[in-house]
Amino acid sequence: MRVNTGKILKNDKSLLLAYDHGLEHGPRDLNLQTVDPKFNFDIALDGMYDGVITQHGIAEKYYKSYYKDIPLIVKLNGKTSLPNISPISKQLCSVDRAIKLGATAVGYTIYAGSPLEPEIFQEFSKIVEQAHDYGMPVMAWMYPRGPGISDEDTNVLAYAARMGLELGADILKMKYNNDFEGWKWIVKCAGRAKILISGGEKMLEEDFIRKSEEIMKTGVAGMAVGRNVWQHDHPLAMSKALRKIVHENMNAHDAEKVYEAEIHKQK
Ligand code: FBP
Repeated sequence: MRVNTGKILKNDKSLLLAYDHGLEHGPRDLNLQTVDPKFNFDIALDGMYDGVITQHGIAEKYYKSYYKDIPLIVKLNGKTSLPNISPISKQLCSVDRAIKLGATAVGYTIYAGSPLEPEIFQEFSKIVEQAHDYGMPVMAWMYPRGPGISDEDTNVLAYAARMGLELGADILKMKYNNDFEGWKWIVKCAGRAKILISGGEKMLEEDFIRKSEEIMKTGVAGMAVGRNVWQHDHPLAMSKALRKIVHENMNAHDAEKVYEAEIHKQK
């Protein structure tokens, strides 16, 4: 079965823009500017991202023909942060609907270690089967979560990465726990599944740029960032710096200069 990851991974590297927070976290992550999905699709286009991630509702209303150069990744499951239930995020959109919306790939969150893991695995496996029949890549958010499960533990993260590979995911979206050496092992455990790291909560520009350089040095394939791009005052300058780090192995020092130069140009 040939899965075409080439539109999202360029020379096995990728920088994606994530914008599914309106459902996952609610408007607390958004402001008057970022609440408009168009603002974020424009960043994805002008920032030359390798893909943009949204829920199907946003894709249907905002992924217009002029954005077609940015591959769309439709998140097939989702949940809010409101109910206090066991970690599970059920499928809300089919692979066929994602294709009709123009998706190049589909995404799904797996809560590794959840008491509802069997149900999650079964749902995910059907998605892999359907998407791969179309040659469509599947991206899995491998987030360890559940009673007694730590998403900071390198062994648990390595297990989650391996799970993603075993379950047929092509790309894994994971959170970095700052264990630089440990991540080299996590990358090995993922085998041919490519890992992209989430951005996390917004931090100072220089800190995020430095962290991104460290992340790329672990051997992961790239980053799938949300808040650390679109919550920033200069999202396009940050995008350019990240692109240099991810696609050109630029170091943080030089990437910061790129960031400053971009801001200067915009003035
Ligand atoms: P950020 O880069 O903004 O951290 O986004 C990453 C992400 O995976 C989003 O795609 C998703 O909405 C969110 O984090 C979910 O995180 P959590 O389950 O920890 O609230």
